[in-house]
Amino acid sequence: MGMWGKRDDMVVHGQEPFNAEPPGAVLAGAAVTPVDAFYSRNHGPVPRLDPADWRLVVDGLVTRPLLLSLDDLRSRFDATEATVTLQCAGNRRADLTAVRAVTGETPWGPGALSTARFGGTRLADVLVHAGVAPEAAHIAFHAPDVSPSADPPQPYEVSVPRDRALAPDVLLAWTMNGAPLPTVHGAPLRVVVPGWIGARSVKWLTRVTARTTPSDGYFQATAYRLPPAGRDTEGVTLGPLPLNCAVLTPYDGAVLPRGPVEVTGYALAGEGRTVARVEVSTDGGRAWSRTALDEPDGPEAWQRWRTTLDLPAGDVHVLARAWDSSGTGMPESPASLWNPKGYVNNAWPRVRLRVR
Ligand SMILES: Nc1nc2c(c(=O)[nH]1)N[C@H]1C(S)=C(S)[C@@H](COP(=O)(O)O)O[C@H]1N2
Ligand SMILES: [Mo]
Repeated sequence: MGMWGKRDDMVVHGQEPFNAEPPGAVLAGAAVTPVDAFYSRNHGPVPRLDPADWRLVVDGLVTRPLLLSLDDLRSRFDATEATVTLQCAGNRRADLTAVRAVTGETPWGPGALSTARFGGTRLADVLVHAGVAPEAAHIAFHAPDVSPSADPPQPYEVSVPRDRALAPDVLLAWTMNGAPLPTVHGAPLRVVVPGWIGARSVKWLTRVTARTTPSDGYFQATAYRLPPAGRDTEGVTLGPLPLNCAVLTPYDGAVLPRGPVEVTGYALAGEGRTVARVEVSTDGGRAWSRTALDEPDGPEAWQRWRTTLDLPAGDVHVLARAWDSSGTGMPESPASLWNPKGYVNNAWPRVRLRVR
């Protein structure tokens, strides 16, 4: 077993902070990702919080500030569970770094995304119980892990707009795939914000604060913004994720025998939308054929797809693209999406195969 209970064959991008993604074939292997294969993204050392003296503070613009133990959360609020796919804003960055260097950011392949059954309670129930004031336009999530990569180094804190925080799909989770949340995934309690960049799903949650403005912490105010070229601190605050898809098997660069090849991958729609279809092309995007798409396990989960291609000998590039329920497709080239931090790449994935 590897670090933090992960499989030995994880692609480890860094040990401290620990950043790792599952190999494509492993991710493709199950609709709900086993915990030992679930990607992990950290900005600092993983903190070990003792669940016995851990408390959640709910404060700021609320009429009734709360101090809750895990038992309080379990006993006073309704339990709920959902299958949710988490996706890092840096997922598929490697395709952008192939266009032009992205400095200081992890070159994630298509595995900075995984799916789990998260169990806990609704954040909305806790916020309503605390009495969020009408002027509280943002809800901040605070954790104790200190990131040396932040400027200046500081604990992890981000926020989401009030409406997102009060939606019934946002969870305070203490279980993952039916077992207690593992340390590296945020034990004892994490936020799960489905359909938004993984950065908003704060692990090791210790404080929820209702405020008039977004968090002014580094990870809200500076990082996770899509800057105009050459600028670091201005730009779009990333939140909802766009439609995306990837090829998981065969691997980019694989050498294969002639004949039928099963090609598999995943697709995930943005908030409030569903994946309508996924197509593949082997002639550079002139002709496309439709793939077989799995049913999603709920509105917040990915869908796996598969197709069998009869590949001729030679160098073959397999391209994939998805369409969503609004009729929107994906952009063709990573070059058209390149940005200095390499965020939210959803260009057509491409795997280069050698068939002989
Ligand atoms: N406290 C804390 N929460 C965090 C992070 C972190 O570094 N510290 N990383 C975020 C990012 S960028 C992502 S993509 C997800 C990754 O969650 P995972 O490690 O459970 O896969 O956690 C988010 N929550
Ligand atoms: Mo992330």
